[in-house]
Amino acid sequence: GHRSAILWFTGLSGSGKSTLAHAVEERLHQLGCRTFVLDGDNVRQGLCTDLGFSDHDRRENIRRISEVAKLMLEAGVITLTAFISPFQMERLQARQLVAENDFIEIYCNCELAVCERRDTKGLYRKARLGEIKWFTGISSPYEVPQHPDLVVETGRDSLADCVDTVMQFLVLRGVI
Ligand code: GGZ
Repeated sequence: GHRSAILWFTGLSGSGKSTLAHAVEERLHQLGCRTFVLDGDNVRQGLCTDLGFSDHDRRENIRRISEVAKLMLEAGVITLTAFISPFQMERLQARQLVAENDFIEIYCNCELAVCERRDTKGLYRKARLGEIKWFTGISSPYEVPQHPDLVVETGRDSLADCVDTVMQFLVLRGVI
């Protein structure tokens, strides 16, 4: 059996949050855990389709995701969220919606230069050209977590190593 929990991945665009969340989910499935990944692909096109990337809209995006994650926690699911979630305040509010032990903030640490070099979707280039305004790390802030539960070096370590780091932490915290 397993506890339910919220694994809150935060980091820059291109830092590997969503890739890591899905890879961790796969490992959890192998252990028979019930899981769900919330990310831009399934949230920004539905629940948050009315929101853009102003500070106000990002705060509302994260607020809604926090509430959904709380519901999924109550349903007994290990919920993995993969959003930039750039502001300390909203990450704290997400944590405070649930029991302290049920919320695990995972900082995907990847230098801006590395994210920008990867530029998998060509968004950094557009941001530098001014074609996208308010782009995180370029023209919109990212507040680095001061006290995350776990830091994963997604800019340095392999995906497999990052998955192992998360899995070991889940054992340590008694989730699995
Ligand atoms: C940041 C943006 C922007 C702007 C579009 N700033 O790398 P991606 O493409 O797949 O992930 C980014 C995603 C960020 O959405 P989130 O919901 O995670 O952001 S937040 O938590 O701040 O609400 C990026 C894409 O959307 N994208 N415009 N201006 N990322």
